Amino acid sequence: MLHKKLKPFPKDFLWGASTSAYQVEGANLEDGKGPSCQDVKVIPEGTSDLKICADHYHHYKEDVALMAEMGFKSYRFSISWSRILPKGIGEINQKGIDFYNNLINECLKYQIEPIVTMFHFDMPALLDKKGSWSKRESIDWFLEYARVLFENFGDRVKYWLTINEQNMLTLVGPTIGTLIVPENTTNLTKEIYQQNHHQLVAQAKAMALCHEMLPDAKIGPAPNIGLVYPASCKPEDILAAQNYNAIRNWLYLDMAVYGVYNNLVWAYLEEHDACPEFGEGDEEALKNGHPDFIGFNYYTTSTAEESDGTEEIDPGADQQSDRGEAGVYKGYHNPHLMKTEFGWEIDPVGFRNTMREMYSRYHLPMLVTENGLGAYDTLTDDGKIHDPYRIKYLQEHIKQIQLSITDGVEMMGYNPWSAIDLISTHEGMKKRYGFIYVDRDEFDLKTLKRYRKDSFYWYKKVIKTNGEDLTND
Ligand code: BGP
Repeated sequence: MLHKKLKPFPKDFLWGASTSAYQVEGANLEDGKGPSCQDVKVIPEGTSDLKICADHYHHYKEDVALMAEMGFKSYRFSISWSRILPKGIGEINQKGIDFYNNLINECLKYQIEPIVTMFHFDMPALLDKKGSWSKRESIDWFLEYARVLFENFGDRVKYWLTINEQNMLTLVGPTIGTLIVPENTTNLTKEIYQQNHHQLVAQAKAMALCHEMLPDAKIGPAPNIGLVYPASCKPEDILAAQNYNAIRNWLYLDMAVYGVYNNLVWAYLEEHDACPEFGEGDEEALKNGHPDFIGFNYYTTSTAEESDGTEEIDPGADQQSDRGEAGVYKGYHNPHLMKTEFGWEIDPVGFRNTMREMYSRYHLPMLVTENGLGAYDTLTDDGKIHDPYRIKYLQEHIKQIQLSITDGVEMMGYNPWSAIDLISTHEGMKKRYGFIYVDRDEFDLKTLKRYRKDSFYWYKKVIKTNGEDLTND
């Protein structure tokens, strides 16, 4: 649809950016923090460990001041479960509570709304030892943790996100370093979807608990949603795209919003003898979840063609890989899209396609919790980082948000990845996303000094004009 006149961004639009605890904080075993699965995983070769990261734990004041200088209205960060509860359950680490109190207060000092992700890929290592999400008790563990968060931070945090990219935990857990598979597992698909089920129930119960304890707060999920296109108008390709859309995207949102399993996913699970077992009260709990909004991460779309029955899932696949699954769909390289230096397709129009589709399915306000470009950046001798490629990527995506708003989609905010350089899920420090450059390399910690990238100044102007001026002069 071509619009002659674009609607403006809402006045209270939450312009900001995102990070996650294990990728940005460092201080990974400091001040009483227990190890998380990220601290004990095998670090991919050639990439940094997660001990120091951007050292946000010690630099948070300076970092939040830089965010304030950009004019941020929101900062989306995650709380590290094992910083709050070093063993995952039981004893609370007061120093962990203090750190997040300080971070939240620092944001509020500048009228920056904290948007808190409760769980971002960092299961406490001691809970992993107990069986992690494969255990039904994981639902209670998560609720205990949720209660501690709501009790300690709920007086100031108005926006909560439950589980970051649960769909990626399920689809590409090993790449992210999160999947625990119990010995004696005979049907891996069943095991993975049973873990997924526990997460879904935990999420629904946490949303209900949030509404009970904090009636003024808003809570929602934060999956990675990117529409799946059919490779052609061949009817079999449409079926393949529907299959992958259901498995990758709609399972998570149908469940969060309506509390039911998507029928295509259920059929897929039946086919693999992998239907999760429902515990007592699960059905009711899932129906009682009710998010107030949908948070979602968008990087790109996928494309699917009819499966020829031979596709094997690549064990090294990541969040945006074009893979495939025998009998379900075959991954297809979309010839209309360029790729980033790290091989992810770039599809700004697909962002609008995705937002339109999501809104017509769920009719809930939507908050972009991630979007961004991972690239190699260079610090010049005079302390500059010229990143026009990032500005272009963000410009094009923000334009599509405005088009979606004009399409009638309710958008609450935009929090691209990432506020500051941090460690990627599996590609190290060299894959940078931030507006703020951190002076360190993959293995050399250098000065850890912060520098403003060109995109920093550009985003500042975007926020100041509430998205009216996206130019880069
Ligand atoms: C999302 C995750 C983030 C983040 C981002 C970029 O999937 O929620 O944690 O890292 O993608 O991905 P990567 O770090 O793999 O480049």
